[in-house]
Amino acid sequence: MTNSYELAFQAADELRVRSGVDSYDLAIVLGSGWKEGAGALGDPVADVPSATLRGFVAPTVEGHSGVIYTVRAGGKTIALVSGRVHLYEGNTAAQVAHPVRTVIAAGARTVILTNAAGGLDPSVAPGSVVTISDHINLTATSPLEGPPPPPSLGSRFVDLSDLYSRRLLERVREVAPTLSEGVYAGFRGPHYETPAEIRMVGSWGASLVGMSTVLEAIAARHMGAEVLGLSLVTNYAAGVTDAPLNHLEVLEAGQSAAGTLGQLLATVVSAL
Ligand code: 8IG
Repeated sequence: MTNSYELAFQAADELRVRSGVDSYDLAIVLGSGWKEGAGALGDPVADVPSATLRGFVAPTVEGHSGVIYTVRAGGKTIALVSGRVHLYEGNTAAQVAHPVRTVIAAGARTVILTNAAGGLDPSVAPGSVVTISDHINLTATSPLEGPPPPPSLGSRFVDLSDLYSRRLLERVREVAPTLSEGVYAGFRGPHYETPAEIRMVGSWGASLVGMSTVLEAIAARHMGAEVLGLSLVTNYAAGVTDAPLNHLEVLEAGQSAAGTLGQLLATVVSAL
């Protein structure tokens, strides 16, 4: 089997050929609810179905389709990665990280990871966007497991003390000062948490919970990219309120927030 890094560099070459773009400045991974908003960045100049690129697995989640769009906005050439894949679909950590590795291998030095998340803070209402200041990886795996990276990427033992770039968070704060920051606890899912699990991660400092992002963030940082994380809170985490949790509200919250998310993305992209 080809190792994960070779596979990503091969897929990046295929992406360059199919999109006609030599190098990207920025990549945005679109989580649940963010795709509609991302349309506000402008019309794609290319769209490459990820099924045509080496190493990509097809998404099985409703509301995700596997395409890498190329958009020019804010003076940048942007890869929009639509159709994220998750561990809970039966994928390995390497498969989950492959799209982000591919767009970084295609030049993107900055990566915005977006997601929908449950919120622990009662004062942050569903529909709010929160910037991710740090994460707790509860997936018990890492995209860096397996064969070592090529010498050009250095060690597999990557420092994560500035995983979510303070520099990028500052830039976002300048243009969107009302957004709060939170620590994202990444679970494997696909079940939502129990109230006891939510109390546990709350006592550890988490204010967001989700089933994505953490492995992609690790892989991106390991490749030297600067990472920004944005969560759309779509529900209160278990036990925060009496309301039951369901996947439909996640999709609906994304649709109703689309306008806001689009404006925010456009503002953030211009500021980075
Ligand atoms: I949206 O409450 C969304 N994704 N683990 N818990 C977890 N993931 C989520 C949640 C949630 N809401």
